[in-house]
Amino acid sequence: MKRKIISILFALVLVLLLSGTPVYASDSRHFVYGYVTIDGEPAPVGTVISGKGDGVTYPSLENPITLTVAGSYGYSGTKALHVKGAEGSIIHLYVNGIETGVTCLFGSNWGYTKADDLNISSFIPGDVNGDRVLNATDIIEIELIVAGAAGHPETPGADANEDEVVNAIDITKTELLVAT
Ligand SMILES: [Ca+2]
Ligand SMILES: [Ca+2]
Repeated sequence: MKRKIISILFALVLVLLLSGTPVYASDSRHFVYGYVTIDGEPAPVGTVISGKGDGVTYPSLENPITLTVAGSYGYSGTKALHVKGAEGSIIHLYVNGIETGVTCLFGSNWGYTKADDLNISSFIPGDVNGDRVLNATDIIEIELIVAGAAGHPETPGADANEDEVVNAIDITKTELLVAT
């Protein structure tokens, strides 16, 4: 079985070579630029942008980069994300280590791609302890916060129903969010 797979792989490589299809090395370079917001506001200087994915070498070159101008990267003399990897790969874009859901194609070597706007929320309603996971720990934490327990200050995610008040309703809402 193993030998058969090796034979097939060898045949595939041979076909690729003979057909003249370029086999891209993984050390191509591609530049990505665009806009980035956090909670709908231009992301501040110091925000970290990174690109990862299969076929993308990370970290490398200028990946990640840190914003030197609020809200954009790769404009007016600021650094674009300079990604190393294989052409045809899909680059997944992250802001401060949080996956944005925005991807772009690793196009031609030394080419430029404008990414869709990146936007993240600095917190998730109901993620009371701020670890970006909704689970039972958040229910325990919101109960402690609402009870006014020492050492459990209000957190941005504690306002689970987003009415700008942290109270017993947020316990119920957190339970609902964790259950779904
Ligand atoms: Ca959490
Ligand atoms: Ca609330």
